[in-house]
Amino acid sequence: FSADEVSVVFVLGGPGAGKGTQCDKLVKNHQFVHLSAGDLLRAEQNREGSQYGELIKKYIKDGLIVPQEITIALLKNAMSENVKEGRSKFLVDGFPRKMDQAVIFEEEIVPSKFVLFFECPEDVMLRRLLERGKTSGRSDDNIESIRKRFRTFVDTSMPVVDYFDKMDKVVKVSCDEPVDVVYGHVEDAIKAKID
Ligand code: UP5
Ligand code: MG
Repeated sequence: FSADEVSVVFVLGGPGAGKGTQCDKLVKNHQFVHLSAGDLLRAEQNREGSQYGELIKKYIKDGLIVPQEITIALLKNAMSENVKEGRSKFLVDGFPRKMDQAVIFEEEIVPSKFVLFFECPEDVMLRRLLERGKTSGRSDDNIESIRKRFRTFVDTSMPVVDYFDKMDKVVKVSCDEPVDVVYGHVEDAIKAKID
């Protein structure tokens, strides 16, 4: 597919901010395809015969960013499958979270329309992740991994948000409220941006 066939909105925010939850709601009300980079990596990690399984497993447990070529290839592939079926509007959730990913994706695939950024205090995210960790089975929903994910978010991923903010592409949404209240903010925030 080419850049003019697709449109992409990046959905960013700290671990447990509610990106996945809000994307699910957006998909129900708009013509979006939701692609979570983390979900794509977890699927690849579990895919039989994947040459990256062990590497992905280690990076996710340590809260580190998997080398960009792996994640971008997974996203590109998922987008391509959808384009074949006539779906072209994507919410790309949890990506890009390192500068190299941001620049390469926008240069080689498509520039994002805008960035939805979920602002959330760390103590709120921590509470949500520990609660989810009781049942999620995610290898990174434990206190040790969560601390590492927060660290990576501040050191590596916030510079990406700042980069897009300087380009005036960031729409900030406060998400320390009940899911439906946050979703109201999301609708308000994107109303001006999409038809
Ligand atoms: N919840 C949600 N909203 C709530 C609300 N308003 N009030 C109360 N509770 C709320 O939500 C988290 C939990 O909070 C849920 O239990 C939910 O019910 C509740 P969720 O919507 O899942 O939040 P989300 O922001 O999606 O949290 P997630 O844990 O998925 O965020 P991460 O960004 O940490 O995880 P992701 O899957 O994106 O990435 C995992 C790892 O993959 C990364 O750490 C990294 O190692 C790797 N990765 C890469 O290497 N490269 C990439 O490009 C992407 C990921
Ligand atoms: Mg998520």
